[in-house]
Amino acid sequence: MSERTIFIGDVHGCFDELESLLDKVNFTPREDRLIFLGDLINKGPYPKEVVDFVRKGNHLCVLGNHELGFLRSLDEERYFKKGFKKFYESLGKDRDEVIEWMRSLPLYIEEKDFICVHAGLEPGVPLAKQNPRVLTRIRTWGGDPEDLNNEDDPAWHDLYEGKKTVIYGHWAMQGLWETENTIGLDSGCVWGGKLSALIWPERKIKQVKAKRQYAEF
Ligand SMILES: [Mn+2]
Repeated sequence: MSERTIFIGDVHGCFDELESLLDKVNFTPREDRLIFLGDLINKGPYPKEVVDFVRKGNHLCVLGNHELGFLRSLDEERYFKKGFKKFYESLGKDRDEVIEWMRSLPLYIEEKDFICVHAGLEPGVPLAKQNPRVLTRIRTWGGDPEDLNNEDDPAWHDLYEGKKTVIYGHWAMQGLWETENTIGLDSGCVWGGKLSALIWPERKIKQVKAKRQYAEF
């Protein structure tokens, strides 16, 4: 029996590409474990289908900023924007179950040789003390958790000195990005790029191209 863990980058409702990618890695439910990096929803065409696949398959997933935003929008009406509303309405009779499932998702998953998180880590802070906003939004780090995407600051992964490989998504503009101890898997499928999978522990990457561009910058 194989011991593969397959990480999947930000799907954003791109269900067709998800199916193609699972084909391409020869995903076998009884043998492989799937871990999604968050941002299953918004921007793309089939968020409900993606969520149902992950939820009903009991696959693992960390919270992305889009899931956090959606959950927040349920509590605070001013955040309940068009995309969230559309997704909410698409849930139909599964609404309560989906919301309960989403609220149960972790901010990170840590195992013996990797840490999986949506965006990244604040340098020098223990995992359990990381700020949820940082975990789901960081790209660069200059000391201010409100300023996480500043081209004058270094990428967080250039400051990361941990031994465990951090596997993350969220940075579509950067694209697939590997350093010695970090692997970024958001290759911008919903923007017309690619959907990426990382096969662990082989450290092999597989990708499929987006059928088209679903969202615009
Ligand atoms: Mn994101």
